[in-house]
Amino acid sequence: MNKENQIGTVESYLNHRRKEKALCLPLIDPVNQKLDSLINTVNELEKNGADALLVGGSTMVDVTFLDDVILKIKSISHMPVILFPNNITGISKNADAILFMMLMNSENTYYVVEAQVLGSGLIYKYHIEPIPAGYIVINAGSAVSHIGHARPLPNNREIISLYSLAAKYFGFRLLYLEGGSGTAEPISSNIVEAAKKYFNGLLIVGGGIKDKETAASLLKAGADGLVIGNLLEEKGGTERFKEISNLLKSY
Ligand code: 1GP
Repeated sequence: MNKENQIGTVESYLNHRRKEKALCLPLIDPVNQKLDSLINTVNELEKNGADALLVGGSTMVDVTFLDDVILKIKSISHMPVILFPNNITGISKNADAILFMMLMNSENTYYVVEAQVLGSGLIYKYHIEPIPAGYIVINAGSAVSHIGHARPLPNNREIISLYSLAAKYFGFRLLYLEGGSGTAEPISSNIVEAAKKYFNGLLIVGGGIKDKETAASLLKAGADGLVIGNLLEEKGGTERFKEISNLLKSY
């Protein structure tokens, strides 16, 4: 990154990949990981079409372990590691990039801007590439909505359209629509379509995506990439991940 705030290497890579296919972004939550089994998980993800790894989780506070997890990943894989921070404890010097996110619908200014201010010095010091991003937690009832004091959105187009316009006007280059990890109700295609209409950066969707039918409806609605977390830890998850990953190649 230079003083003109040019787009960095990882973001350029994501944009380039997006021209070829929709992005496959598995999420590794260090809270659910053991270092021993990580090698196998990461190898499988890389073999099965992951474009980059997101690392983070709503309740993640062990920075030392986060550092170890990322070091381990970097020792066996060339995939970019992008931090998906829950707080300043979600920053690791070993990562390539960070979703420098504003939790746009938080009622707590800490998650809108204060954590970001506190974290900025570390990002600068360790030369972690910031990817300016808006983050909207759509549903209530998940860990992220609780921790982030998020105010859920109505399931109609009007409000998400306004958030998406605001994200564009702020200059965010990525917008992440979050259903909540493990949710039984992934974000509706209605919401994704409306966001796509008003936001022209990378539109990323996550939360409860566990089968190719759900993935297809989000991709048809305009998602540029999907984040998949919980599925990776389920029995039979690798197979379904592969199906979704294959589907992403045709969007
Ligand atoms: C969580 O959107 C991600 O932030 C992934 O959700 O764990 O439900 O796949 P899942």
